[in-house]
Amino acid sequence: MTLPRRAAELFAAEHGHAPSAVWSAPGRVNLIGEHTDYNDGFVLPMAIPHRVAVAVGPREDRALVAATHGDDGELHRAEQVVVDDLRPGSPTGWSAFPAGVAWALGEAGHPVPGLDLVIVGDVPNGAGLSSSHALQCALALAMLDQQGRAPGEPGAPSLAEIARLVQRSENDYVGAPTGLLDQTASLRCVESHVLFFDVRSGDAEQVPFDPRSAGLELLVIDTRAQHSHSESGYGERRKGCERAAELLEVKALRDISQAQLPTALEKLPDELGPLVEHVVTENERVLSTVELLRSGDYAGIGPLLNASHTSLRDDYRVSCLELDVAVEAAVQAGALGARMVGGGFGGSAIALIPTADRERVESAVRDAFAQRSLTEPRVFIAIPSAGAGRDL
Ligand code: GAF
Repeated sequence: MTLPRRAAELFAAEHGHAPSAVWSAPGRVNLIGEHTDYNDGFVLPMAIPHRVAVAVGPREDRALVAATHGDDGELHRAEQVVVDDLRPGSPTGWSAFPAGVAWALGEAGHPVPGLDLVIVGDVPNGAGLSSSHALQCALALAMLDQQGRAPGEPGAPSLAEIARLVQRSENDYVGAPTGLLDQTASLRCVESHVLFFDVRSGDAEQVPFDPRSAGLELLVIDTRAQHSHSESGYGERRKGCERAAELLEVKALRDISQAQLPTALEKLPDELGPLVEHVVTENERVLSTVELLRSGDYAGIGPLLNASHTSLRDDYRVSCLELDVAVEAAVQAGALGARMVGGGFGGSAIALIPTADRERVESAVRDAFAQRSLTEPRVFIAIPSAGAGRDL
């Protein structure tokens, strides 16, 4: 059964009537452009087939009653909240997601009524594939739907505005200082394309992405590692970038070009230089990747993926043993390029591989993990899939 159908059936079982709508939103992988989004830079994500579906229906009272279908087959109910009483900081845990999205919508002039929400998803949690943003984007769309303000309806916010609202929920309610990459990917990606997104200007271009036409595939390796310092590490990197921009007297690191890099590095303390070097070179790598994709040169992006990983590992220092093992094993077994994706400190890596080498690369990665007694990774092919939308 499809996810939206399952969400609708669980909703009916829980509430005794059918939902009025089901919306879903996908997870993502970012082809390249990591830790550039909060520096006003460039990113190049695609949506993956894994999604979160939210069945929604109105309530008579002002409560937000959310439940999610867990891996154990049970429905887990969120802490019940009243939409008029939402304040950042409470509730915590996963209950903060529906509460935070409703709060951010209210703050932006889209007050959410009392709602029943039933959530079903298959984006692996904690895998760096943006399951929490898929959830929040699907929630935002379901909640707007109940106000008659779904995308395309009069008075509805644009997808770009919804992405900012979801970012506000995440930053100010849930308390994670993330950028705009994941929400934008989940809401604005389309099938068979990567999204070339300029965070500063908001410009977005759908760039065709069909590695199969070149006999290639994009493999996702979920290392299943999640290190405890991931949140603090992310926040520290972000603060470091902001401090460097201040010292360089620019609005954001986006304003430093590759040509200005040597002079910029001379002005910075040792601990900030490598962060700036990563962001400046990563932005360049996104632009080069887009050029190669426009000319259909898929194999040409392999070295850029490798350079991105090296930069994230050695300069930005957000990789970890599991990600490095995955990348190294994939490249040694024939991948044209590989790199970690997302915030880092665990999660997933991607590898661009010849279709014919898929089995060899997959077993090389599994063997490398087994040799080091690491948990067996989960591996799948990333098919550039549709962004968020209404299913039922
Ligand atoms: C996480 C964040 F949520 C994104 O905003 C982005 O910064 C990414 O890490 C790194 O590119 O996914």
